[in-house]
Amino acid sequence: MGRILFPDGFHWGAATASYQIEGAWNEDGKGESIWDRFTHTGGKIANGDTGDVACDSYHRYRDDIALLREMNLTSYRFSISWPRLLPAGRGALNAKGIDYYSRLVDELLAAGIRPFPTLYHWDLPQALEDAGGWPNRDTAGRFSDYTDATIRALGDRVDDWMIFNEPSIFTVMGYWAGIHAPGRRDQDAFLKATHTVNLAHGEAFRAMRAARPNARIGTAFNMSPCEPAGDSEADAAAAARWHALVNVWYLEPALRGRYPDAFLDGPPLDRMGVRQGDLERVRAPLDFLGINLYTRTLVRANPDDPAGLGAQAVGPVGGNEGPKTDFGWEVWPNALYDMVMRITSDYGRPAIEITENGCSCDAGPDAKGVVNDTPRIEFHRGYLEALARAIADGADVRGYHAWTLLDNFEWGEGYRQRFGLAWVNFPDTERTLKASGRWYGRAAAENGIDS
Ligand code: IFM
Repeated sequence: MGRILFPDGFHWGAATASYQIEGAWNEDGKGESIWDRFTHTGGKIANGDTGDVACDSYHRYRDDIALLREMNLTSYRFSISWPRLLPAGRGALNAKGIDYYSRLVDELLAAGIRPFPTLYHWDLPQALEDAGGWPNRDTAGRFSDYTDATIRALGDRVDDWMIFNEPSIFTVMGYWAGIHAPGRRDQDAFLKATHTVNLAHGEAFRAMRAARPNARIGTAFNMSPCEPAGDSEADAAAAARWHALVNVWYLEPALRGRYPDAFLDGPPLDRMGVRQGDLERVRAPLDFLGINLYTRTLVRANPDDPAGLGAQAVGPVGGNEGPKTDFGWEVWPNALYDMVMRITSDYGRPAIEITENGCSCDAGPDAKGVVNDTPRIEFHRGYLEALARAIADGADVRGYHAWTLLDNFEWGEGYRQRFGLAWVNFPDTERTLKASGRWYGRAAAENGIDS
């Protein structure tokens, strides 16, 4: 057994997202989001769950901060709800909405915790979806206006920002697979959405940079190292294309002004609605790259793939060699090492923040009210050990954020997957730190772990 220490100033954090924790879905002037509409439609979410109340963090954010303090954390990644600030997606800021985030930021600063907001974690104002949603390129302008207004309101106290959370997930799941809001199943809508999101990324970056020249601006990308499922050259090429679509479809436009080779016949620029000059507009020279990572992905060639990728991921999520979380995702700590090292070498050693990493584990309170979620402790220990190796091998990693602070609304799964360091008793929303939360708090206090 050895001791692994992290660099001085390393941020130990936890992450959440507005729709997953806030509740108060229609209070104080908040507008309807696509997730309000989707969950209220019925038949979309396990158990018919909704985020109407969720963890009630809109009212209980001080309890959330108390948990962060109890764990000695120095960074809190939360997201800002666009329809809470701009109920119809455009126009003047809703004073009560901005007041909520302003109080949250002030209390975090008073507790010595870095406020680390994401501007879009999937809750598009429904009014903008009614106008075409992300496939409509006008949404890019609306988004950049929203980011501009938000950084002007909070940027005197918030230095570090993320523009998007997991662009490749919300476009695929929302517009192609249809299992997330807004529930569309249309590959062309998906392709157009990806390009609008890239335009929005570039425009938001420039607006934010102009409003606050010293702000540090990144995005939280979902990433997973793509490994060929077999030994063939075809599988290796398929894995490379999958990497291009899943990992860098938003990063390459931002940093290099180009779309990577995800499709057999090249990027379908016409179907995506790419116009002259757009590949300059999508550029966003980010100050740091956020990586959300859970497991690896195995990929095999599929010459009959109607989507034009010539590839498919082989289920289950991850592979079959490692243990499984309660969600069935493979625990594969080396995925974090591989991904961080790949990004470090492909993009010239950028500053990296691990913006999400964690696992679903159903352990609940015992007779004494103690939650012994040992698999989660082992999960974080394994991934942190892999991360420390990447840092030792030259990666510039500034922080690690556990997903997630609280058990919360896990999208299509409702409340049945529990990812929290703290147990939430639904529906009274009482919070209890789990054994993993206490373990993580010690790691944060000591800036290190036992391996
Ligand atoms: O809950 C989600 C989060 O919103 C985005 N990243 C993955 C998490 C677990 O599925």
